[in-house]
Amino acid sequence: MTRERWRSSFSEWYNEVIERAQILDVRYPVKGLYVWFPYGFQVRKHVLGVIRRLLEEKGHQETLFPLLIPEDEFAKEAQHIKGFEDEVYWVTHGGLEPLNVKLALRPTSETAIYPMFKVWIRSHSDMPLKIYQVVNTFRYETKHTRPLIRLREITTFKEAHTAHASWEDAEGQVREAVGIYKAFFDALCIPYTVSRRPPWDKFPGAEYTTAFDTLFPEGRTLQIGTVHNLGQNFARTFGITFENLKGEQEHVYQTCYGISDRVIASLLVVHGDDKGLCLPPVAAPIQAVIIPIWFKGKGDEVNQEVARLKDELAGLRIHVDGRELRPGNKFYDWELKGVPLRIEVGPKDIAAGQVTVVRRDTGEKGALPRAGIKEGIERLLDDIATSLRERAWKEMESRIAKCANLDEAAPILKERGGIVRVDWCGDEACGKALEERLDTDILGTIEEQPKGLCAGCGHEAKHVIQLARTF
Ligand code: P5A
Ligand code: ZN
Repeated sequence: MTRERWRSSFSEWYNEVIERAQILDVRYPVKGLYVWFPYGFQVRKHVLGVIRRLLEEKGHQETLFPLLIPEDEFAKEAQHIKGFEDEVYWVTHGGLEPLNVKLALRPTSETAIYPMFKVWIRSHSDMPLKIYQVVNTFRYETKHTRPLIRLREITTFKEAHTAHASWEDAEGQVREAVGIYKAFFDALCIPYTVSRRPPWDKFPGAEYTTAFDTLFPEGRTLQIGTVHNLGQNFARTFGITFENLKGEQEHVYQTCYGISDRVIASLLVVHGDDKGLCLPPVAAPIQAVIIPIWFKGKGDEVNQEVARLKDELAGLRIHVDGRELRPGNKFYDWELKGVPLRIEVGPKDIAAGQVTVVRRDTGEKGALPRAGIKEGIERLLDDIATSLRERAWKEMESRIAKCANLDEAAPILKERGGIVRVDWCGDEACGKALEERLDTDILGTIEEQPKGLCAGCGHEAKHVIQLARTF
């Protein structure tokens, strides 16, 4: 497999592949809004299936809140409104009539959900309360918009919101959420780093923010999920209280965490190559495509065998490509679309009691015995997932560098990008100066002890931070 264009001309590769592989149509006439093709929508459905299962296993219940948020609720939390005010779309009219109270298109749903938490929560026995929804949200992004990566309509916003009776319980929930997202990204074979955002870049209204980032081949990172400990900040603003065990009214402790279409972007980019997509089996609309290889006079025999094979593979997502095209053209199509496994069935395979299999990830061609074929295919799909995961992790880890000082860090970030780790004092002015000098962003601090002095100012270091150019 080659990854030349994938590595060197990311934007070109990305725009071409999402269109040609029929993930998104980018021709919708509003900036930052895109249309899901049916094939892309299937990928989205399988990705959501994974996160839904993980959340529900841990007791989250799915709900649905309105898209519109009245201005007075939206403006209640001072930090929150400050963080979002220049990104909000407003509905000001109903027909020709101006509305008494303007309505915000949710950029996220804290201010839609928490007024309801106030009426739902009465006592400690109402908690933990753990809900989630999958909705579209709107953010008037001013930075360069890009399909799935920086959207003005985020079409796949999975947000979870929880309430607890103590700070410790909320802390436990943050750990659970981080665990859920790790399992989610592992299932999708997407490598990640976890770091705590610097205080000046936390989610507006949060105590602190933990972020997941992945690395793209051209050297920049993408934030693909965040977990926020909200403490009692929103509870105070929205008056969400409960009667604690001592019989007193106390404000609840909250967390929220979210992911978006960016997860799907990562799935496409991290595993792709010059031939197009390479989808991990868990997210692939078609896990294996069967291509009948017709030879003169043997068409019926091949078709019957293909039909039997498809029956035996029931439970897997299988597609038979019976189009009147040359096999080579079909191979090319399914490679572009990222189907993890190709099965070829011709007279020679039938005679030998086997099928021919070709892996999308490595291009490796082999044969599987016809007897016990389902187990054989399942094992191969598992192998593909494992090697995609390992390859992606290796690739990311090979581009994380620990640097002793800025002279070491600067050329790395400039020439090949990736993630650089340095010791840091924790001071805001120093952090911002660091970002400026290296022309990068701080992703956050990681759970590792610093060994030297601050790479920015030379004072005592308190943290190790990660820096990268970001999307
Ligand atoms: C957590 C869920 C929140 O909004 N409220 C509910 C919290 N956090 S966040 O960090 O602001 O957003 C969550 C994740 O959404 C992705 N994201 C985007 N994806 C595509 N286009 C955008 N314009 C966009 N903005 C944010 C990020 O992955 C972020 O981590
Ligand atoms: Zn410093």
